Amino acid sequence: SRTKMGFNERSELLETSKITQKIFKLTLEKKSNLCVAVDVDTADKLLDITEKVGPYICILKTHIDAISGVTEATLNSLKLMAKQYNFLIMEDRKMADIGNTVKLQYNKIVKWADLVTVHSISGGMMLKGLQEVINEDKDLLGNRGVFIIAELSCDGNLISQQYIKETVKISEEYKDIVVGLVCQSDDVIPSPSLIQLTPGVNMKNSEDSLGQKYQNPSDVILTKGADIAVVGRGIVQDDNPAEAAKLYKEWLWNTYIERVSN
Ligand code: 5BU
Repeated sequence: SRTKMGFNERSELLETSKITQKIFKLTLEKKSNLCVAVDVDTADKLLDITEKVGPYICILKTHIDAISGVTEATLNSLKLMAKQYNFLIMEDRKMADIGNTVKLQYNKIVKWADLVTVHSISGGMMLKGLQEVINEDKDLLGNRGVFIIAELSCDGNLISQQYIKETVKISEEYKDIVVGLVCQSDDVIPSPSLIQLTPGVNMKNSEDSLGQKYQNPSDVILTKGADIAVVGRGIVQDDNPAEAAKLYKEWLWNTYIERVSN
């Protein structure tokens, strides 16, 4: 099964896309399957936290529209740090509009973010729009990817089993750009060539006051089947974000090693 296979083996599968290979390779190089969600409110904090957690992460996840004072220079600094510390940048934009609109939105994001998230609500044509943007530029081909949201971590969300099934189908139709699915259980992703990204991870809390549900790093990797785990406040709001990132990174990676070695 997917969860028993190592990232190395999965990256070498014929149907694994170039950008997905790049992610697998990066996790193995850094021994990190930690994605940090830098949910802060100013550009200064964004760069400050990124500098601190950069050495420990495979992906940095942003909600750039929630951050004040972000300029071209901010995005350039972010890209420089991504190079320096060897991580990818993912804008968690959760695009959800018709193909044409999504294309317009993605034209801006594609310049600085390696990865982007989308809802599958509008169907396959939205993915086609993204594909067109990527295909327009030779330098982008193989260097940009999409995570599709199949499940949400919060209480009371409206996603049904049927929606999940249809989402998986779409992900298989656009394998050259879809790197994986954002989901909460190990039985959603059918193919080892796709990556399971799972948010809702915290060592200390089991929920927040607005419906977010948390699991600890062991549960999320062993029980829920996450390949890469997303941690936000557990690291960003810690007194020492670098130390917290290191702790999460080690716990998550050791659990992944445990999962694939027995
Ligand atoms: P937290 O502080 O660890 O709760 O942050 C979780 C992050 O993951 C935050 O940026 C959310 O927008 C994101 N997220 C999520 O929490 N749950 C989901 O199902 C999806 C994204 Br999709």
